[in-house]
Amino acid sequence: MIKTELCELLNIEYPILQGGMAWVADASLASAVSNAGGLGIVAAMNSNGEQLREEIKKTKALTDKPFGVNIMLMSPYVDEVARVVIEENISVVTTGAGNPSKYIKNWVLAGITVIPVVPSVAIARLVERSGASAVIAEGGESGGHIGELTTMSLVPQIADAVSIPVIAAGGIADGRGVAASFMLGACGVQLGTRFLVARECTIHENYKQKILKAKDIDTIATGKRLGHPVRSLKNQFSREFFKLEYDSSVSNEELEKLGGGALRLAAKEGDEKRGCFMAGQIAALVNKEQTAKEIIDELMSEAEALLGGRNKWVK
Ligand code: TUI
Repeated sequence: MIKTELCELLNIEYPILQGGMAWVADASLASAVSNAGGLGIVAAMNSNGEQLREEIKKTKALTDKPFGVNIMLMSPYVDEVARVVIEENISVVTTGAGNPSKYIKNWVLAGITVIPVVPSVAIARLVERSGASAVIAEGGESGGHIGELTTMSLVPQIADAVSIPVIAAGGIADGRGVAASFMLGACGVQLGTRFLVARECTIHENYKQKILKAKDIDTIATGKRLGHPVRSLKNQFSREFFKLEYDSSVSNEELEKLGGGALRLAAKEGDEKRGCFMAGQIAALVNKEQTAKEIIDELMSEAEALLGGRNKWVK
């Protein structure tokens, strides 16, 4: 059995977190992951305070297990949702797409375990000093908003730099990724893309089919010019965006406008042309729809078999 300090910190059975994916990570998915022994996470994304409160209430009705809320720091409602997690007694908050330092003190005072996603050693050190309980070291193999470094480079460097637990994310789809993450110094993992095809994931069927059919080279990172690169599946939207990004006659404002709403179109409408289907580089490893419990059980049994087979390499 794999038990790490993360299981104790978060009061969960398996050291597996589900990414707080915008337009994806709702009460249905988060409660299923928590009920299966991992940590389900509800995405606050661009919701306002009352919309988030509603989703939290739904999640509480579906699980008695701990779950988290992800706060996307580029949201216009970030101050509101930062208060709602305190009012709703949320036990774990993860953050993404920015520096959460100014919120950490109040969350910690409210008894919240704060786990920021960090793309570099400097930000990992900064959030540790500000009171974070753990960090998620997310490599650029992930879907959505990404940093520069790969998981293979980032995780051991952050593990050396901080003394709080490190969770690996980006490029992890199966037990091999879980086992490798532990070897790199992590004591837990966060997966996004694999959970997109969970039965309890409520995204449009077209999105699931695109993940199930994806090949290794089917993702692309766009938006570098805007300072917030995003990895998604190649389609009309992402190819067009990529082209316009290198066209100096197109302003940043025009580019931002083009991107707005595209993720909702993918997740809710399944719009194959105009949608932004965020996905990690391991989408090609995701080949079957399963329940969240089946996914977690499979990840853990594969990882256990690998980690238990040390003498395959050491004679
Ligand atoms: O946040 C994510 N992934 C996301 S957020 C998102 S919504 C969005 N949509 C369109 C454009 C931009 C965002 C979709 N996917 N992952 C966690 C993550 N956080 N990755 C990278 C970071 C990050 C980057 C910079 C964390 C901190 C950071 O700090 C830099 C600074 O100084 O602000």
